[in-house]
Amino acid sequence: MKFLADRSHLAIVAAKFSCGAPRAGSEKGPDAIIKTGIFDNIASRANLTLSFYTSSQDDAELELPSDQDESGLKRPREVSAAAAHISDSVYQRARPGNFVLTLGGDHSIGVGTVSGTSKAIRERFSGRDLGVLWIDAHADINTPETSLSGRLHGMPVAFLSGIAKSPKKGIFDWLEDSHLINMKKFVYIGLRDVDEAEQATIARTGIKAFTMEDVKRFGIEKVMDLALDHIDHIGDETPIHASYDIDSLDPEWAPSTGFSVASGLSLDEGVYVAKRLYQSGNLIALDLVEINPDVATSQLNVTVEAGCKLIKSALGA
Ligand SMILES: [Mn+2]
Repeated sequence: MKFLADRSHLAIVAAKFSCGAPRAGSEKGPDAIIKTGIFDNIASRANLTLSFYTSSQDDAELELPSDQDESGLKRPREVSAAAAHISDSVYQRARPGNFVLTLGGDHSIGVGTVSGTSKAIRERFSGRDLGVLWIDAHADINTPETSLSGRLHGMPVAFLSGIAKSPKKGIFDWLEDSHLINMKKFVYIGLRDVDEAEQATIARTGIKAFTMEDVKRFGIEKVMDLALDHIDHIGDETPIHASYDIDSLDPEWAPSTGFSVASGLSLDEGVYVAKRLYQSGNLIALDLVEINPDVATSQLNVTVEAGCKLIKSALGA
């Protein structure tokens, strides 16, 4: 089987960061996953080399006490600086062809992870655009203008696509054209809680989206056929970055997350998505975000177990 990323070297980025969300807790997500021993297990079975990298909000360089709201955005400079930091870490690892797994963290870190692989893939494959699968209950495509909360974990797709622009110096002005993604190669799966303005953006720009209604109507197998076909419709081996929000899963399997929404993917459906990504050979990076150990703490093990299953399935381990 052919793979577009080097599977003998798995780079892990622990993005311990939750300033993009209204409540803290998801910065403890990476440790909750790592503590299970999943990577020892994967390394022993698949002979992977692991390199840990921690991007923590406790880092002195990310301490920005004068981070005032800007254009309605909450903690914009902290989130921007963390995303820039993560973008560079992911880029450094993806550029030589390593598979990069990033553990979140709230989903604002997606601006960092996806921009990092997007740039790396353009350089590795002489200008080729990255494909992105965004598996989420939410569309995360609000802009500073449309967001009701001002929280940046609801906006990563808007910044990655260029739909949202830097509102001020120091806030996402590090994003270059090479970081941005081609939305013709972007697909959503699992949507079921999308704001009105986001719905309008998706309709206006023609972004491919498979809602939970679509999953129920067509079945997850057919949805994955269509999603992968959309990303790689001419079979030119489009490298894929999957950004997996644990809240795409039904609360039965992922109760420990900040904004769970009923009627989500079953664990079997979620695992199927991950397996198909592995089998495509085109998956070059995976994010797993929004596990919050401070929510539904008594059932954290259920959520962590589900997260581990998604990771293992996407890695073919
Ligand atoms: Mn999300």
